[in-house]
Amino acid sequence: PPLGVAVIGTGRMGADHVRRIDEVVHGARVAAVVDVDAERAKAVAGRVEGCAAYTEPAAAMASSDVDALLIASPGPAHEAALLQAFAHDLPVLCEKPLTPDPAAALRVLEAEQRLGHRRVQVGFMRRYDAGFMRLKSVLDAGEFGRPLMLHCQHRNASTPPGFTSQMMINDSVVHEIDTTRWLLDQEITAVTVLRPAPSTAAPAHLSDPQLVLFETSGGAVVDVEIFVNCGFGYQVRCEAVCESGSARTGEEAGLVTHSAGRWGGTIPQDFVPRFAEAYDRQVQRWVDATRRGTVEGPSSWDGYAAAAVCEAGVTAQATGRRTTTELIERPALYA
Ligand code: NAD
Ligand code: ISE
Repeated sequence: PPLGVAVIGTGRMGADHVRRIDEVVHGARVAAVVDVDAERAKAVAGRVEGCAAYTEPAAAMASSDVDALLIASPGPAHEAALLQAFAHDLPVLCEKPLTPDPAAALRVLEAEQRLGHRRVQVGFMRRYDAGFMRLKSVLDAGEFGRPLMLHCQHRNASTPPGFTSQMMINDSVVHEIDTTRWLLDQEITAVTVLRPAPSTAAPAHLSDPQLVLFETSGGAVVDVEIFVNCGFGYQVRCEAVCESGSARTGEEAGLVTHSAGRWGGTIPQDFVPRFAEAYDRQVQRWVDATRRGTVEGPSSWDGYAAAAVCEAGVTAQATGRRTTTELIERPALYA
């Protein structure tokens, strides 16, 4: 039988994951949706045959139709849902961030260790993007020698109301934090944030753009341009500079047009089209692993490490100082 998934949080990402499981992914069905907004839950459930709507995650977890959870509520709600999921011993795909801060992530790590087995995959979907996967293969093969630097660009067209400078680290750069740890297989040991005079197009309270620098345990240096009100579209790029070559992903690869003495193409406006295939692959692989009774992909440890680097990043942003990161020793469950 297909895996019965409850999707918790039916906003932008949650509703898209419901559609994905319903229409794209094999071997799973949306058995339930949960949202504190009852109307929204009902509306999303109404689009899927046999899907129940709840306002409490606990109610969905208690249903015999539910075998696994996809958590797509806002970051601050993740810890409570994860701890409840462990109490029911349910597999979880949890949207990033695992939790907004490392203290909460440590509580999740401890609870999963008490359970004695991994249950969580964190939604760092870039690990499932075809271009990032090729970049990872090139680096792992050592084709161009040791990676010395990563140059990253992360641009959003605009930010929703209430988006803060801290969210530029916790919600946006958190992806480069995971990408760096995964691509280089190293930990991030220090963060520095430089802030140019803000763009006049950015909301008044937002110091946008920023340049975020990571130092890693293997001696690499990573720069991340985070520009969340660039106005013209959504761009995520990464270039690895190695000893004898470089490799870059994220160039616009779509249709190129030539007309009236110009050439051009289009830029996606946000992450939904840019990473559509990555989200599909991420959820399919999670479903496949779950049905086999295994857990793969970014773990709670990766979620914790990212949260710890984010905390250092927010301090570096506020103080203007190079800030070192502190990680606990990696528990055996995540070896
Ligand atoms: P959103 O605000 O559009 O939707 C969140 C939904 O959760 C809302 O419908 C809200 O009513 C509901 N909600 C709030 N508290 C809840 C609770 N305690 N239990 C159940 N439902 C609750 O947010 P979004 O943009 O869809 O983001 C959701 C998650 O996805 C966040 O963790 C975010 O960081 C992540 N996200 C990931 C990507 C990515 O590229 N991987 C992109 C955007 C967002
Ligand atoms: C958003 O939450 C995401 O996860 C997107 O991938 C990222 O590009 C964006 O900046 C975040 O706000």
